[in-house]
Amino acid sequence: MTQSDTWFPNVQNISFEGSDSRNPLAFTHYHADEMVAGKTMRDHLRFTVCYWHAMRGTGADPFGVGCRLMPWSVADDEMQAAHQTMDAMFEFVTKLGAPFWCFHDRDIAPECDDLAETNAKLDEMIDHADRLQESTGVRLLWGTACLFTHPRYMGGAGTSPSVDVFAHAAAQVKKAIEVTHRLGGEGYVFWGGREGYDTLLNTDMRREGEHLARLLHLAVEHKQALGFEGQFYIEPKPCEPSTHQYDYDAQSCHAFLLKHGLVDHFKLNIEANHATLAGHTFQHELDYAAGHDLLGSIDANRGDPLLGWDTDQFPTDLRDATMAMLVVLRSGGFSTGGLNFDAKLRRQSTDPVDLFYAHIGGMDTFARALKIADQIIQDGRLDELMRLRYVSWDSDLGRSIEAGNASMAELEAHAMKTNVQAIDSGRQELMENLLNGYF
Ligand code: XLS
Ligand code: NI
Ligand code: NI
Repeated sequence: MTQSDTWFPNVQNISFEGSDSRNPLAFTHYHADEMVAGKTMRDHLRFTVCYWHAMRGTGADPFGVGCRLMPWSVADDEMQAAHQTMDAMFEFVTKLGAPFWCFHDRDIAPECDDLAETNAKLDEMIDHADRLQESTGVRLLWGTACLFTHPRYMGGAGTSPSVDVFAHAAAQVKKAIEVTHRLGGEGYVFWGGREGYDTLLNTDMRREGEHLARLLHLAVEHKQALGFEGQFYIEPKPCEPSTHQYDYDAQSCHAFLLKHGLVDHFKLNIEANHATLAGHTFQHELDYAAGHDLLGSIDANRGDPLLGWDTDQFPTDLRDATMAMLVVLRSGGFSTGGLNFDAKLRRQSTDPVDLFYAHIGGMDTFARALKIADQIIQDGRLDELMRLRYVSWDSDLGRSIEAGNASMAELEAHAMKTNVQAIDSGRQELMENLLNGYF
């Protein structure tokens, strides 16, 4: 492994110093080689740095232009900036010690008016990424296509009213899957950018759904033709930028995948802030996905409870992260997925070193969460209370209902005999107290 020292010359490799450390550029809990529940922390958590927020974020918001010009963005031409930015990305990820990165096609190379020219520039950057992956050992968690920034996508991509735009989106997805495959990506994400609507006055919702499904079927066919074995994911989000996004939440994505015969080809990439935008908790979305064999990967961030939008903040809420890791551990852990920091610095965090503080905070939070979740499972008191709550279903009657063997007449006979009037306490407060004891 070789390492460059150009873009963050004042930061050395971040190491684990333990919980007594006062060094803000060290891990207090993330100890990559430490074993928890039979695996290293590195293998459990599979931390990933995203290109768009980490390297391309400028702090711009709907009320103001960018206010953070990172040194790697300053160059004479766009391709030079692209090369510098990618060098800075791999230097950052290597110094942080995260095993993975991820990107959109348009994050890493500029877009021109001509698609063939755009693809050639993308290929040049993919060659560069290939060399950097080789020299640093950093791997690709997933790739994706940006089908929402360019004005052509104002009405969606797969759900655009324009067939030309649909074809352009298909071409972009085709290429993005190919380059992801070339870089050995472990997955490919479909976040539905502008796949949704602003008003039903101008929207044929049924037809748009059919078109979106067609695009996904085409992607599955192309994946198979290429021999790409990475996992496809859909990333649910209920709104923003569209008023209503079709991939609303885990449950609506599940219905869509079932209806269109796609369920065997996709898992979900659950994002914390999208869960809360949908009126759910992060844990709810993860639990739904895990319970239906759809839990694939995670975009680890958080919203601000006082703001109603996708603020994409770095995850530092230990309780939230612990509930997430409980679901991940109980479902057997990640295989192709990981914890991707789809999170951006706040507008007033303007120093490149803030990127380190942000990621270190997120990694330490999830490392602690992993240890606490493991303790909760080992200890078993919460699981035991859950088991007791359903214990009547372990009876002969319960088993026969679950197996589909009990008739309405048998249930009636049972009800006549038992005349049930109440059930046992749900013990919520006791369980909340027990949970607090682990923190
Ligand atoms: C936006 C999404 C996006 C996806 C990748 O809200 O989270 O960043 O993760 O296209
Ligand atoms: Ni995301
Ligand atoms: Ni988001």
